[in-house]
Amino acid sequence: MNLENQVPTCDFIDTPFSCLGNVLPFMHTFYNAHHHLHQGQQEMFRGRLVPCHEVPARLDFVRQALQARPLGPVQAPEIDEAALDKAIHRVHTRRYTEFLTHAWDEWVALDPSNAERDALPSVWPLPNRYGFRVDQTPRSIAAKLGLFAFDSGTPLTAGSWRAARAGAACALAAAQSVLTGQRSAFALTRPPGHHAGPDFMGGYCFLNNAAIAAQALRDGGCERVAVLDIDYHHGNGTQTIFYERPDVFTLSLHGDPATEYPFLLGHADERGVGAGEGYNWNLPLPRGTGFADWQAVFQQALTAVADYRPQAVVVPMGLDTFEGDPISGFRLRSEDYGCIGHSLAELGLPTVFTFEGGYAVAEVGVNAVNLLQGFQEKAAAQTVALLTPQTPAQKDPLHGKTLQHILAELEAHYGWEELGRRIPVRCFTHDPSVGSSLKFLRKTPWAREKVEQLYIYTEQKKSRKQQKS
Ligand code: SP5
Ligand code: ZN
Repeated sequence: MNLENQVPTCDFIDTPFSCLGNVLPFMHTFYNAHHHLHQGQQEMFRGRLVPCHEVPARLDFVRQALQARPLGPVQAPEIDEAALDKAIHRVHTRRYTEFLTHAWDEWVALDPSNAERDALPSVWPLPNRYGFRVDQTPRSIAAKLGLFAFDSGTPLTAGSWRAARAGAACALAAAQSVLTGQRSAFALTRPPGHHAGPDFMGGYCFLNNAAIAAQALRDGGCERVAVLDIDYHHGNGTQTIFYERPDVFTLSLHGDPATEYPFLLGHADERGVGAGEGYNWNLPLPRGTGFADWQAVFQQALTAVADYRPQAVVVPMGLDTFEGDPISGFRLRSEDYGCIGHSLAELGLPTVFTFEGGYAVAEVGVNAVNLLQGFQEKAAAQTVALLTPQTPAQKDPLHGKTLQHILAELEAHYGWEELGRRIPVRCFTHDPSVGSSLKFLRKTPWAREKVEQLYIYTEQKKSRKQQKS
């Protein structure tokens, strides 16, 4: 499977797509156009400040790869501030977001020359131990950084809060998209999120995008949601947020915390507590693990997800499992990611992807889109199977009709305006002359397929209605 060279013949990216997502397997991507506002300079590593691994170019490469191989519309999230605020505070505390809101200004107020430097913590309270006061919020920003951050590798900059908030909006929009019937959606954003907990930042993360999406899915009516984290690092923030709850099943495949970041959480015996007991699964793997071993464990996780019977799945998608990743230790290759996407689609569930780690900057875009395309190809095959009639009498669902006839019938049924909403609009001119529209369709086989699918879908719906009455 050479995923890199497959370029769909499609030139209508960035257009509003139809409401038929449950039938047509487009992947809606919600892109954080403000991600550049977060740009750390240095992170602490073994006693030295080293250049940040989590850089803006990571996202730019994914965006480029998605442009080369479009999987559906790429759009900005349309979320109003009040709704965003509400969604964020379903998983994060007010005390923590208050801190994030003012942290940069306080950092600069501490010393005006701090404006040139990222904020990093240098003192920690050892939470829950020896009576360090974590119940009160200290006034000093130096102390606050230590209270709300669990590492010194996560620089907070002038634009971090705005970038993280805009990213949470992408996660929320992605969740809403699958709630309204899309097969899948992708929150393309940085900074990442899966290390951020209810009231802490760390691991390059500030707001937990995957948790925000999972909670939004719950609040939107899904009774059970599974979060399957495939980043190289344990999703400690997500685990902590849902640890006592049975309604969100958290699973994470990651480098063994005995030797790998974040070290202090992510062991196999952390299974959840209280009502949440049994609803957290950690699958640590040794440094050096290759795809065959990784995939065997991944299949176990998929089986566990399927057995849970969730109504939606969230996949915190880290590409730092890649053999070329500079800070991680697994050995996955670019072509393996297509298989992962394929397996995820086999769950047959509405799926939200959030972009997490992946620091081999030049390859992260190809790897991410390989995974997403693998998912899409399987999802498309499922759709076709769904729409393919099973009895010989129905073998030709188009009844030998030409595209021209089909379009005419669809137009009669929906009217042109509604039809334009249900099919990617630029497949057509809005000229109600079928002839001129057909010209365009012939040039875009992908769009032609959509018209045929819509036709089959409409016919099936009609005949179901007839059967009922
Ligand atoms: C979202 C995510 O993947 N976060 C990972 C955070 C990892 N932070 C610690 C990284 C340690 C950096 N090691 C540098 C080694 C250079 N040779
Ligand atoms: Zn990671």
